[in-house]
Amino acid sequence: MKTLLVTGATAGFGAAIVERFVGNGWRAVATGRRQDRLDALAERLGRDRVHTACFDIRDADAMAAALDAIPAPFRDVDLLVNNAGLALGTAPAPACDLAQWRQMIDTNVTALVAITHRLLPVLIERRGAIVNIGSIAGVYPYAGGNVYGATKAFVEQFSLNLRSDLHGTGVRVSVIEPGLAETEFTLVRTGWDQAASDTLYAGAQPITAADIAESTWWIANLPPHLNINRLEVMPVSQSLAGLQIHRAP
Ligand code: NDP
Ligand code: 8X3
Repeated sequence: MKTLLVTGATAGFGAAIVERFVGNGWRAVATGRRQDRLDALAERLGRDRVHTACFDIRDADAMAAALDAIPAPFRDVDLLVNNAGLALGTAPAPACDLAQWRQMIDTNVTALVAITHRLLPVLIERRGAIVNIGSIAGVYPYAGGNVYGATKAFVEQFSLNLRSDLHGTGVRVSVIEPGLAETEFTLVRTGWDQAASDTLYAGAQPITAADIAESTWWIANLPPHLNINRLEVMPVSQSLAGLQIHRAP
C-alpha cells in the first residue's frame, strides 16, 4: 500500500485529495491547523488509513515534531502533495497589509520549501513523487495578485528546479496550476465574506476540489517513466483578458 502526505487537508483541494487516494487504496498523512476537521476526515476514512498531524506549517519546530511522530508505516511517504496555502486580500500593493504579505510568503513559500527539504530523503529512497499546488496567478499577473501571485511563481520555478536536481533519482516532480476553483480559498482571502465568495463563483461553474483531486490522481498514477512538469487547469468559463493601457488625461 502506498502512502501520501498532504499539507492543508482540512478543506478544499487537500481534503478531496486525501479522500480520492484513500478511497482508492492508499494511506494518507493529513495535515492542517484544524484538528476537528482532521479528526472528521480520519473518522470517515478510517484511522488505520489516515494519520492526522495538526500543526501550523509556518512553525518549523511544530512541523518537525509532528513529522517525527508519524508512526510506521505512514512514515514511508511515496507522494508529497504541497497544497497548504492561501491568498490574503485583493487590494493593490500600496494598500496592502505587510503582515498579510509575510503570512503568504511564510506559508506558500518558506513552509513548502521546509517540508520538501525534510521529506526529500524518504522520497528519494522510495523513488516517490512531489505534486506542488501552484496557481495560474503565478503565471499571469492580475491587479491585486501581487504577493500571492509571486509566491505561486516561486512554486512553479521551485518545482522545475527540483526536477533538475533530482535528475536520475526516479523522483517525479509536478506543479498543478489551477484557475478559478470554489473552496474556502475566497472566504479566507476576504476574511470569511460569504457574499463575496458566492458572487465570485456565481454562474461560472468553477473548478471543484474533486477536479483537482482527479488531476493529482492522474499525475500520480501515470507509468513511472512519465513526468508531468506543469499542469494548468481552468474552468471553461475562465480565460485570459490581456494587457491594460493607462492613458494621460
Ligand atoms: P482552502 O482554503 O479550502 O484550503 C487551504 C488549506 O491550506 C487548508 O486545509 C488550510 O488548513 C491549509 N493552510 C493554510 N494555512 C496553513 C498553515 N499556516 N498551516 C497549515 N495549513 C495551512 O483553499 P484551496 O483548497 O483552494 O487551496 C489549496 C491550495 O490551492 C493553496 O495553495 C491555494 O493557493 C491553491 N490554489 C487555489 C485556487 C482556488 O481558486 N481555490 C486556485 C489555484 C491554486 P487550516 O486552515 O486548517 O490550517
Ligand atoms: C487562485 C486562482 O485566479 O484567484 O490561485 O488567483 S486566482
